[in-house]
Amino acid sequence: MQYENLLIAIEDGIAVVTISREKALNALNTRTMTELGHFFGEAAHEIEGLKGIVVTGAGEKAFVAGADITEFSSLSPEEGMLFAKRGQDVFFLIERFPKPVVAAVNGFALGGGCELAMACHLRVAGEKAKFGQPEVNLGLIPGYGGTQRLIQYIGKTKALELLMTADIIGAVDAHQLGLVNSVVPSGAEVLNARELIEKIAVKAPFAISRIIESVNAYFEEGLDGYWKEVDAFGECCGTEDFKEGAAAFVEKRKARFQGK
Ligand code: CO8
Repeated sequence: MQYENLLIAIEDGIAVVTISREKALNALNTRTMTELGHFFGEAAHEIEGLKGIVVTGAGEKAFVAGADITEFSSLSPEEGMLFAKRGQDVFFLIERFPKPVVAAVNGFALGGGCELAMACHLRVAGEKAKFGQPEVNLGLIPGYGGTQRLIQYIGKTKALELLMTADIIGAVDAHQLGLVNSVVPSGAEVLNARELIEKIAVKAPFAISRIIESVNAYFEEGLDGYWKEVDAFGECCGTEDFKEGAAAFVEKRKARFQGK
Protein backbone atom coordinates (compact mmCIF):
# COMPACT_ATOMS: atom_id res chain seq x y z
CA MET A 1 0.00 0.00 0.00
CA GLN A 2 1.26 3.46 -0.90
CA TYR A 3 1.11 5.71 2.18
CA GLU A 4 -0.09 9.31 1.79
CA ASN A 5 -0.21 10.36 5.42
CA LEU A 6 2.42 8.18 7.06
CA LEU A 7 6.16 8.59 6.66
CA ILE A 8 8.06 5.43 7.50
CA ALA A 9 11.80 5.61 8.18
CA ILE A 10 13.66 2.45 9.15
CA GLU A 11 17.11 2.82 10.67
CA ASP A 12 19.11 0.36 12.80
CA GLY A 13 16.08 -1.94 13.03
CA ILE A 14 13.77 0.76 14.41
CA ALA A 15 10.84 2.00 12.33
CA VAL A 16 9.79 5.59 12.96
CA VAL A 17 6.21 6.16 11.84
CA THR A 18 5.41 9.86 11.46
CA ILE A 19 1.80 10.90 11.07
CA SER A 20 2.11 13.59 8.49
CA ARG A 21 -0.86 15.94 8.12
CA GLU A 22 0.80 18.92 9.70
CA LYS A 23 -1.72 21.49 8.39
CA ALA A 24 -4.51 19.66 10.24
CA LEU A 25 -2.28 19.06 13.29
CA ASN A 26 -1.93 15.44 12.14
CA ALA A 27 -5.62 14.72 12.76
CA LEU A 28 -6.55 11.10 12.08
CA ASN A 29 -8.76 10.96 8.99
CA THR A 30 -10.04 7.70 7.48
CA ARG A 31 -7.09 7.43 5.11
CA THR A 32 -4.59 7.78 7.95
CA MET A 33 -6.41 5.17 10.03
CA THR A 34 -6.43 2.77 7.06
CA GLU A 35 -2.69 3.33 6.60
CA LEU A 36 -2.01 2.74 10.31
CA GLY A 37 -4.08 -0.44 10.10
CA HIS A 38 -2.10 -1.63 7.09
CA PHE A 39 1.24 -0.81 8.68
CA PHE A 40 0.61 -2.43 12.07
CA GLY A 41 -1.49 -5.28 10.66
CA GLU A 42 0.73 -6.21 7.71
CA ALA A 43 3.76 -4.16 6.66
CA ALA A 44 5.51 -3.96 10.04
CA HIS A 45 5.36 -7.75 10.44
CA GLU A 46 7.42 -8.09 7.24
CA ILE A 47 10.30 -5.83 8.34
CA GLU A 48 13.43 -7.94 8.70
CA GLY A 49 15.25 -7.53 12.03
CA LEU A 50 12.71 -5.09 13.45
CA LYS A 51 13.49 -4.11 17.06
CA GLY A 52 10.51 -1.84 17.65
CA ILE A 53 8.43 1.07 16.38
CA VAL A 54 8.28 4.74 17.30
CA VAL A 55 5.06 6.64 16.53
CA THR A 56 5.23 10.43 16.32
CA GLY A 57 3.62 13.44 14.64
CA ALA A 58 5.01 15.77 11.97
CA GLY A 59 6.05 19.27 13.02
CA GLU A 60 6.60 20.78 16.44
CA LYS A 61 3.02 21.56 17.39
CA ALA A 62 1.12 18.31 17.46
CA PHE A 63 1.52 14.60 17.97
CA VAL A 64 -2.10 14.11 16.81
CA ALA A 65 -4.86 16.65 17.62
CA GLY A 66 -7.59 14.02 17.45
CA ALA A 67 -9.74 12.24 14.97
CA ASP A 68 -10.47 14.48 11.98
CA ILE A 69 -13.53 16.41 13.12
CA THR A 70 -14.45 17.46 9.58
CA GLU A 71 -15.05 13.80 8.69
CA PHE A 72 -17.48 12.79 11.39
CA SER A 73 -19.57 15.88 12.06
CA SER A 74 -22.65 14.38 10.42
CA LEU A 75 -22.45 10.66 11.24
CA SER A 76 -25.63 8.72 11.99
CA PRO A 77 -25.60 6.57 15.17
CA GLU A 78 -24.93 3.44 13.06
CA GLU A 79 -22.12 5.12 11.12
CA GLY A 80 -20.66 6.45 14.39
CA MET A 81 -20.52 2.93 15.84
CA LEU A 82 -18.82 1.64 12.71
CA PHE A 83 -16.29 4.50 12.80
CA ALA A 84 -15.45 3.87 16.44
CA LYS A 85 -15.22 0.08 16.00
CA ARG A 86 -12.90 0.40 13.00
CA GLY A 87 -10.67 2.79 14.93
CA GLN A 88 -10.58 0.55 17.98
CA ASP A 89 -9.57 -2.40 15.80
CA VAL A 90 -6.63 -0.43 14.39
CA PHE A 91 -5.49 0.57 17.87
CA PHE A 92 -5.73 -3.07 19.04
CA LEU A 93 -3.24 -3.93 16.27
CA ILE A 94 -0.84 -1.45 17.87
CA GLU A 95 -1.46 -2.62 21.43
CA ARG A 96 -1.02 -6.27 20.43
CA PHE A 97 2.04 -5.72 18.22
CA PRO A 98 4.65 -8.25 19.40
CA LYS A 99 7.54 -5.76 19.56
CA PRO A 100 7.74 -2.57 21.62
CA VAL A 101 5.79 0.39 20.23
CA VAL A 102 6.71 3.74 21.77
CA ALA A 103 4.80 6.99 21.27
CA ALA A 104 7.10 10.01 20.98
CA VAL A 105 4.61 12.73 21.93
CA ASN A 106 5.85 16.01 20.52
CA GLY A 107 2.85 18.31 21.08
CA PHE A 108 -0.94 18.10 21.27
CA ALA A 109 -2.19 14.55 21.93
CA LEU A 110 -5.92 15.19 22.13
CA GLY A 111 -8.92 12.94 21.67
CA GLY A 112 -7.95 10.23 19.18
CA GLY A 113 -4.34 11.45 19.53
CA CYS A 114 -4.27 10.74 23.25
CA GLU A 115 -5.97 7.41 22.48
CA LEU A 116 -3.29 6.59 19.89
CA ALA A 117 -0.53 7.37 22.41
CA MET A 118 -2.29 5.16 24.98
CA ALA A 119 -2.53 2.25 22.53
CA CYS A 120 1.29 2.29 22.26
CA HIS A 121 3.13 0.25 24.89
CA LEU A 122 5.20 3.16 26.22
CA ARG A 123 5.02 6.97 25.97
CA VAL A 124 7.87 9.49 25.92
CA ALA A 125 6.57 13.06 26.18
CA GLY A 126 8.36 16.23 25.14
CA GLU A 127 8.17 19.14 27.62
CA LYS A 128 5.56 20.85 25.44
CA ALA A 129 3.31 17.81 25.01
CA LYS A 130 -0.31 18.27 26.00
CA PHE A 131 -2.80 15.50 26.70
CA GLY A 132 -6.57 15.48 26.94
CA GLN A 133 -9.85 13.89 25.95
CA PRO A 134 -11.91 16.92 24.91
CA GLU A 135 -14.68 14.99 23.14
CA VAL A 136 -17.41 16.24 25.50
CA ASN A 137 -16.77 19.72 24.05
CA LEU A 138 -18.09 18.29 20.77
CA GLY A 139 -21.02 16.43 22.30
CA LEU A 140 -19.17 13.13 22.01
CA ILE A 141 -17.23 10.66 24.11
CA PRO A 142 -13.91 9.06 23.13
CA GLY A 143 -14.45 6.30 20.57
CA TYR A 144 -10.99 4.83 20.09
CA GLY A 145 -10.63 3.21 23.53
CA GLY A 146 -10.08 6.38 25.59
CA THR A 147 -12.61 5.59 28.32
CA GLN A 148 -10.99 2.19 28.83
CA ARG A 149 -7.26 2.86 28.56
CA LEU A 150 -7.21 6.13 30.51
CA ILE A 151 -8.55 4.25 33.57
CA GLN A 152 -5.84 1.62 33.12
CA TYR A 153 -3.09 4.23 33.27
CA ILE A 154 -4.32 6.85 35.73
CA GLY A 155 -7.19 5.23 37.67
CA LYS A 156 -10.91 5.95 37.74
CA THR A 157 -10.81 9.12 39.86
CA LYS A 158 -8.55 11.15 37.57
CA ALA A 159 -9.82 9.47 34.40
CA LEU A 160 -13.40 10.53 35.11
CA GLU A 161 -12.20 14.04 35.92
CA LEU A 162 -10.25 14.44 32.66
CA LEU A 163 -13.00 12.79 30.58
CA MET A 164 -15.79 14.93 32.05
CA THR A 165 -13.98 18.28 32.33
CA ALA A 166 -12.11 17.97 29.00
CA ASP A 167 -9.13 19.50 30.84
CA ILE A 168 -5.86 19.49 28.91
CA ILE A 169 -2.79 18.64 30.98
CA GLY A 170 0.91 19.19 30.36
CA ALA A 171 3.71 16.63 30.19
CA VAL A 172 4.78 16.94 33.83
CA ASP A 173 1.24 16.36 35.13
CA ALA A 174 0.84 13.46 32.67
CA HIS A 175 4.04 11.97 34.07
CA GLN A 176 2.93 12.40 37.68
CA LEU A 177 -0.37 10.70 36.86
CA GLY A 178 1.38 7.73 35.23
CA LEU A 179 0.12 8.50 31.73
CA VAL A 180 3.64 8.83 30.31
CA ASN A 181 6.89 7.03 31.08
CA SER A 182 9.19 10.04 30.89
CA VAL A 183 9.41 13.73 30.03
CA VAL A 184 12.29 14.82 27.82
CA PRO A 185 13.39 18.13 26.25
CA SER A 186 11.32 19.18 23.24
CA GLY A 187 12.87 17.83 20.07
CA ALA A 188 14.42 14.83 21.84
CA GLU A 189 11.24 12.71 21.94
CA VAL A 190 12.11 10.38 19.04
CA LEU A 191 15.72 9.99 20.17
CA ASN A 192 14.59 8.99 23.66
CA ALA A 193 11.95 6.63 22.28
CA ARG A 194 14.64 5.00 20.13
CA GLU A 195 16.91 4.61 23.17
CA LEU A 196 14.09 2.89 25.04
CA ILE A 197 13.65 0.43 22.17
CA GLU A 198 17.43 -0.21 22.00
CA LYS A 199 17.40 -0.97 25.73
CA ILE A 200 14.63 -3.54 25.24
CA ALA A 201 16.17 -4.94 22.04
CA VAL A 202 19.03 -6.65 23.92
CA LYS A 203 16.52 -8.69 25.94
CA ALA A 204 15.04 -11.95 24.64
CA PRO A 205 12.59 -10.94 21.85
CA PHE A 206 10.29 -13.95 22.33
CA ALA A 207 9.99 -13.19 26.04
CA ILE A 208 9.21 -9.52 25.25
CA SER A 209 6.37 -10.58 22.94
CA ARG A 210 4.95 -12.79 25.72
CA ILE A 211 5.25 -9.92 28.24
CA ILE A 212 3.09 -7.82 25.90
CA GLU A 213 0.54 -10.63 25.49
CA SER A 214 0.37 -11.44 29.19
CA VAL A 215 0.00 -7.81 30.31
CA ASN A 216 -2.69 -7.20 27.68
CA ALA A 217 -4.51 -10.32 28.89
CA TYR A 218 -5.13 -8.64 32.26
CA PHE A 219 -7.42 -6.15 30.53
CA GLU A 220 -9.10 -8.43 27.99
CA GLU A 221 -12.54 -9.75 28.74
CA GLY A 222 -12.78 -13.52 28.69
CA LEU A 223 -9.04 -14.03 29.15
CA ASP A 224 -7.47 -15.30 32.36
CA GLY A 225 -4.26 -13.31 32.65
CA TYR A 226 -2.72 -15.65 35.22
CA TRP A 227 -3.34 -18.62 32.95
CA LYS A 228 -1.97 -16.66 29.97
CA GLU A 229 1.19 -16.06 32.01
CA VAL A 230 1.53 -19.78 32.83
CA ASP A 231 1.07 -20.64 29.17
CA ALA A 232 3.55 -18.00 27.98
CA PHE A 233 6.09 -19.01 30.65
CA GLY A 234 5.94 -22.57 29.34
CA GLU A 235 6.43 -21.33 25.77
CA CYS A 236 9.51 -19.33 26.83
CA CYS A 237 10.98 -22.48 28.43
CA GLY A 238 10.97 -24.10 24.98
CA THR A 239 13.05 -21.37 23.31
CA GLU A 240 16.71 -21.27 22.32
CA ASP A 241 16.80 -17.86 23.98
CA PHE A 242 16.02 -19.39 27.37
CA LYS A 243 18.88 -21.89 26.95
CA GLU A 244 21.20 -19.04 25.90
CA GLY A 245 20.07 -16.74 28.75
CA ALA A 246 20.59 -19.44 31.39
CA ALA A 247 23.96 -20.49 29.90
CA ALA A 248 25.15 -16.88 29.75
CA PHE A 249 24.27 -16.41 33.42
CA VAL A 250 26.26 -19.50 34.46
CA GLU A 251 29.19 -18.55 32.21
CA LYS A 252 29.12 -14.95 33.53
CA ARG A 253 28.81 -13.38 30.07
CA LYS A 254 26.24 -11.31 28.21
CA ALA A 255 23.49 -13.30 26.51
CA ARG A 256 23.22 -13.17 22.71
CA PHE A 257 19.55 -13.71 21.96
CA GLN A 258 18.39 -14.83 18.52
CA GLY A 259 14.65 -14.49 19.06
CA LYS A 260 14.17 -18.23 18.67
N1 CO8 B 1 -9.66 17.57 13.17
C1 CO8 B 1 -9.56 18.28 12.03
N2 CO8 B 1 -8.82 19.41 11.91
C2 CO8 B 1 -8.15 19.81 13.02
C3 CO8 B 1 -8.22 19.11 14.23
C4 CO8 B 1 -9.01 17.93 14.28
N3 CO8 B 1 -9.10 17.17 15.38
N4 CO8 B 1 -7.46 19.78 15.14
C5 CO8 B 1 -6.95 20.84 14.51
N5 CO8 B 1 -7.35 20.88 13.23
C6 CO8 B 1 -7.01 21.87 12.20
C7 CO8 B 1 -7.74 23.18 12.45
O1 CO8 B 1 -9.06 23.11 11.94
C8 CO8 B 1 -6.86 24.14 11.71
O2 CO8 B 1 -7.12 24.04 10.32
P1 CO8 B 1 -7.22 25.40 9.41
O3 CO8 B 1 -5.85 26.01 9.50
O4 CO8 B 1 -7.55 24.86 8.06
O5 CO8 B 1 -8.28 26.25 10.03
C9 CO8 B 1 -5.46 23.60 11.91
O6 CO8 B 1 -5.64 22.23 12.31
C10 CO8 B 1 -4.71 24.29 13.04
O7 CO8 B 1 -5.52 24.28 14.20
P2 CO8 B 1 -5.91 25.59 15.04
O8 CO8 B 1 -5.90 26.79 14.16
O9 CO8 B 1 -7.16 25.29 15.78
O10 CO8 B 1 -4.65 25.68 16.03
P3 CO8 B 1 -4.66 26.32 17.48
O11 CO8 B 1 -3.23 26.40 17.89
O12 CO8 B 1 -5.45 27.57 17.54
O13 CO8 B 1 -5.39 25.24 18.40
C11 CO8 B 1 -5.90 23.01 19.19
C12 CO8 B 1 -4.84 23.95 18.57
C13 CO8 B 1 -6.19 23.47 20.64
C14 CO8 B 1 -5.31 21.62 19.21
C15 CO8 B 1 -7.21 23.08 18.35
O14 CO8 B 1 -6.88 22.87 16.99
C16 CO8 B 1 -8.25 22.06 18.75
O15 CO8 B 1 -8.92 22.24 19.74
N6 CO8 B 1 -8.38 21.00 17.94
C17 CO8 B 1 -9.40 19.99 18.15
C18 CO8 B 1 -9.02 19.10 19.32
C19 CO8 B 1 -10.10 18.08 19.56
O16 CO8 B 1 -11.22 18.39 19.91
N7 CO8 B 1 -9.73 16.81 19.39
C20 CO8 B 1 -10.65 15.70 19.62
C21 CO8 B 1 -11.38 15.38 18.36
S1 CO8 B 1 -12.64 14.19 18.63
C22 CO8 B 1 -11.84 12.72 18.69
O17 CO8 B 1 -10.66 12.65 18.56
C23 CO8 B 1 -12.70 11.50 18.91
C24 CO8 B 1 -11.92 10.22 18.72
C25 CO8 B 1 -12.85 9.07 18.54
C26 CO8 B 1 -13.60 9.25 17.25
C27 CO8 B 1 -14.56 8.17 17.03
C28 CO8 B 1 -15.21 8.36 15.66
C29 CO8 B 1 -16.69 8.48 15.69
